[in-house]
Amino acid sequence: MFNIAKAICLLFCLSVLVHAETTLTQRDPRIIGGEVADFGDWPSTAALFVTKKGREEGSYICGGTLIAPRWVITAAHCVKGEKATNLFVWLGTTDLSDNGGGEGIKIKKIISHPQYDEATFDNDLALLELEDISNVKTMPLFIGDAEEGTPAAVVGWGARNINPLTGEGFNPSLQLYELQLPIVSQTQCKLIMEDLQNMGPVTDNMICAGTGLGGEDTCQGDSGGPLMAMQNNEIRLVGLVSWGIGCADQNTYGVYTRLNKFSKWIESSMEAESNNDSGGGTIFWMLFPFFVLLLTYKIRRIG
Ligand code: 4AZ
Repeated sequence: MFNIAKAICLLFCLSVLVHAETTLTQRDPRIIGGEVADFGDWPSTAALFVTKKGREEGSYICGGTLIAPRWVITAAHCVKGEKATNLFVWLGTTDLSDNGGGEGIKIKKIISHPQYDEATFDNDLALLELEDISNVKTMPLFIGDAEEGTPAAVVGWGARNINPLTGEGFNPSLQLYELQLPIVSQTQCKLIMEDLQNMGPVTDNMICAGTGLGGEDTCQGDSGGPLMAMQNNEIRLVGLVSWGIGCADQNTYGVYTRLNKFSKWIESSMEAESNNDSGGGTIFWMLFPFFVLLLTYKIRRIG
């Protein structure tokens, strides 16, 4: 009796393992899909780290993009609840291993979009002001709407494997991976994500990319990173990796923050902060003549 129970249990475990193995191999686990990026490609892509308590070294949390020498853009859900002083970005390398090169810069301020909605991931973007300027190439924003079928690229250090039991990604990558995906029309994305998958809403502040065929997608850890397309002979930033249902399943798309909806907010937030930063300086220089006058008066009195 005991042996039969053991045998049944063994058979069950074996069948779960075989199922897991076939699901994994069927899905060709990469970024998911795609190929390793050449060193020096995607120079504006940033890796966001949170420092471990009391230690300098950090753990990787998300992707981002350098859009101005002092500014990295990422997803708001990546920095939710984080303190700026605990964060840093790593720029200028595709290789996050110990001797992969690049430069680390601390974060001075986090500006999350004031209407970011953590229930729906609407307005999922945040600006990170860097402590120092970076000398790597900045990426301009895509102007206007990237239309259906536009070939786009996504890159990230996110999961390359899917846990077959949970459907979630695991094993972030030390090497940056890149993948090409087409932009999907809003109607098609709503149809698939809201109607078929019973998720969403897919708001006007979101843009979708993917084939719907399975096997190619962004995944856990790619969040905040760039969705890019060519415009005026240069590669520009269309969106930020935001959410999806599992990774790389058939009949789903990846959902990205639609950045052209936020170009004004991005510009004005960066400008306001730069004015703030120089504010202290302005007051100092405005009062400078009074300091000089005061000093000369005192010197005269002493004399
Ligand atoms: C995530 O959790 C995540 N397949 C990012 C992208 C996608 C799913 C999940 C899209 O960071």
